[in-house]
Amino acid sequence: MTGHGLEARYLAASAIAREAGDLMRQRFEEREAGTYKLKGHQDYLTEADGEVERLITRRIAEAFPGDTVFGEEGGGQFSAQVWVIDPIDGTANFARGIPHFCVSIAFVRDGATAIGVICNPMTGEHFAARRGGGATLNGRAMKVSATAEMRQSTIELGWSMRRPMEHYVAMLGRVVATGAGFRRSGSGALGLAYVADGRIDGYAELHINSWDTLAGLLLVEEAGGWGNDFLANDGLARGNPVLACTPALREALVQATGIGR
Ligand code: LIP
Repeated sequence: MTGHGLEARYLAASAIAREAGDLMRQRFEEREAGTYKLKGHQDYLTEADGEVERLITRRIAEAFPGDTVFGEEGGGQFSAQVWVIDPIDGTANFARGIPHFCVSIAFVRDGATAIGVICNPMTGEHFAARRGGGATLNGRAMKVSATAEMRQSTIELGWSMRRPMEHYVAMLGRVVATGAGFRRSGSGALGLAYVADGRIDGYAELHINSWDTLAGLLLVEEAGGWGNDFLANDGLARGNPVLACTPALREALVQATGIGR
C-alpha cells in the first residue's frame, strides 16, 4: 500500500470516528435508564453498540471495499488489511449513564497496527496516531508522562470477568505494594489514551480484546511510551494481556503485573 493509501485511511478513520461519536452521544442523551442487556456476567450490551458499529462498517465498506472489518458486536473477517473496531468502549458506563466511553478504530496492515483513532464524544477529545507519525489529541502532539517512580505513579488496572477475580486482586495488591495509586474506569481504550497523553502512567489488564486495545496501544507507542507485544499468539483474534506505560516504569510494572516478561 502506498503512503497515499494509508493517508487516505487515516483521514477517513478520523472522519468516521467523529460521525460515530456524534451518533453515540445522541443515543446516550436520549436513552432511557435501564435500557440495556447483559451478554454475560457484567458484560453489557446496548442497542447503540450495534447501531454505531453498523455505521462504521458501512462507511469503511463505501471508502475501502477491499479491506475487511472485525467489530466487537458483529464479528467479521481478519485479513492482511483489516479494520478492528469497538463501537462503544466503556459500554457498562454508557449503559448506566456514566459519560466515560469512546469509539475505538484501528487499521491493521500485515500484522501491525498502522492507524489508531479514539473519540470521546462527551468531552470532544479526538485521539489519533499513525505508525511513525506521532500521536495527537485534537491536533496537539501527545507525550507520555515523565514519571520515574512507582510511588509517584497512577496506574489503571482494567478488569473484566474474562479472568478469575483472584488473579486481578493479586495483581492489584502487587501494584499497590509498589506505592502506586490505581484506578479502573471501565474503558480500556480511554485508559490507554490517557497513558499516551501523560494523564496516567500505565495501563494493565490480564485479558483484553484487540478491538478495545489496538488503537490505544498505538497512541502510547507513538507518544513515546512502551507496550507489550499484544498481537503475539494470535492476539488479534483471541485477545491478550496488555501492559502499556511510560518507559521508566516498564521494569517495575512488568514485575508487578507479570505482563510482558
Ligand atoms: C471494556 C474494556 C475494558 C474492560 C471492560 C470492558 P467494552 O470493553 O475496554 O478494558 O476492563 O471490562 O471489556 O465491553 O466496554 O467494549
